Amino acid sequence: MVARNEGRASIAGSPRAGTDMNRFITIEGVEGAGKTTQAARLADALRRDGHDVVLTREPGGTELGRSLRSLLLDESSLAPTPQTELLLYLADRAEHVERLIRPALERGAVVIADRFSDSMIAYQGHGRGVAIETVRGLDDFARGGVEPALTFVLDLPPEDGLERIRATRSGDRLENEDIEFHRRVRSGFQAIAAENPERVAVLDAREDVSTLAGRIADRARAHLGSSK
Ligand code: ATM
Repeated sequence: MVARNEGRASIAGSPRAGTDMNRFITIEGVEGAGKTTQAARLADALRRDGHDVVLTREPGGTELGRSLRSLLLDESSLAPTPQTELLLYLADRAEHVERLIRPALERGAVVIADRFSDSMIAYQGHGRGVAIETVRGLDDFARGGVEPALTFVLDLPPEDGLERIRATRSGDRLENEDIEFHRRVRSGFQAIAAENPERVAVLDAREDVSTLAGRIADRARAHLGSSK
């Protein structure tokens, strides 16, 4: 009960005192950009530095979220409307923030999320054409004031990313969207980066995995060092 009330308080206004947003880092990008690999490499690097690190992802960072992820991505026959799809991702986010991300930040952990709100602006906003202001308003409600302080966008042409994926496995519901959809998503991420130059670093995902991991770790360390 207490947790629920606390959750509502945070939804109504700003984040609670003690939530160190500086430690919230997100990794974003189009399919096949290598986010998951880079998120894991960053978690390892920061753990070696002595940080308590929580590595998570959206959709699917909680138990309920894992069911939502499967509904959203595996069950291609469901093909939700853009509005329904948006609401399911929002449900996943609200659960993720209150059950996992906020508690971890409150205890002083670094949280690294493989996708967060920027994916919603890029996919549901730019990709599906839901009005950006609508997406932002609903996302604000779901996040309850929690937002990343540092975001890496791993950028590459969507053709290259989809080719990487298809070389290893069959695509999920979104990966099988047409190429124009993925191009709009990529431009969406580029627009977000242009609007938020302080928070968002765009990196060329075609770089060698270790070189990229080094760049990401350096930037994250500089950020965490200067934000202590
Ligand atoms: P990953 O495959 O990177 O885990 O992402 C799952 C999908 O979730 C991804 N597309 N595909 N395939 C993008 C999608 N997604 C959204 O569309 N909106 C969101 O808000 C989030 C968090 C993810």
